[in-house]
Amino acid sequence: MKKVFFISDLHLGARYTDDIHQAERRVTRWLDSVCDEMAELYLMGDILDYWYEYRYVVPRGYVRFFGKLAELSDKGVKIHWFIGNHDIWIFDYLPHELGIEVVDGSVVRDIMGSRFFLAHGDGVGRHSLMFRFMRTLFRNRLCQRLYAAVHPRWTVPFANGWSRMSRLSHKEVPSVDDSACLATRRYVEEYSAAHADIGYYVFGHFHVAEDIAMPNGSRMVVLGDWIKLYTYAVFDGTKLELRHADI
Ligand SMILES: [Mn+2]
Repeated sequence: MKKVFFISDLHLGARYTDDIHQAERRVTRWLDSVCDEMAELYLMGDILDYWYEYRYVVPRGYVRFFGKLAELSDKGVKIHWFIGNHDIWIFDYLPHELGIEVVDGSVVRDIMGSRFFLAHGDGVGRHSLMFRFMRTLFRNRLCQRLYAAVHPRWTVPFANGWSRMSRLSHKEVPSVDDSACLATRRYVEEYSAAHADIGYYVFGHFHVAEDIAMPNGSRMVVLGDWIKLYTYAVFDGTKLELRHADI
């Protein structure tokens, strides 16, 4: 029986990674090791540390990773890519080249007979005005056009610098008790009380790997990351398991 895999926060290409090719190879090795049992792959956001598709050109890098996704896709694996807060600007190039579905926001979906609530995790629950403003700004077509009109020699270093700063400003060891993750847990507790049909809530974003039981019996799985944790989740139709990739 084939399985469905979930992975998030690879942050490929991040300038704070010691060796970006080694990080990329680790992911492709893992994909090789599980591809025979893979029916579907859910990439739950922040897969690339920064990505902006222009109409006629795309950023350099990620060759091995994209090649592997194309290979999987050609073999019939269904690939779903939820955009995170780093890889927001996927337009039509990656879906077209890799045959993937791109998802923005949260969705409820039936997977192998069970109902899942899926989201990257940054937009779930209540948020500050500033956060909502930025989120709207990043998705605004006019703002995207203006941004795209600036030469990448300026925008790429700016974006990489921003990402690096935001990483450095985070705590050394993220925890499920950090305020953002805690707020999402509270949200899921409330939501699940009113939606008994949903068995699983899957998120990335928080850089912690955790399988949390909700009071109504459903489970909230936070996928971890591939910066320090190297974790993923796999669903076989009966149980969702959080695992460590020994690779
Ligand atoms: Mn994120």
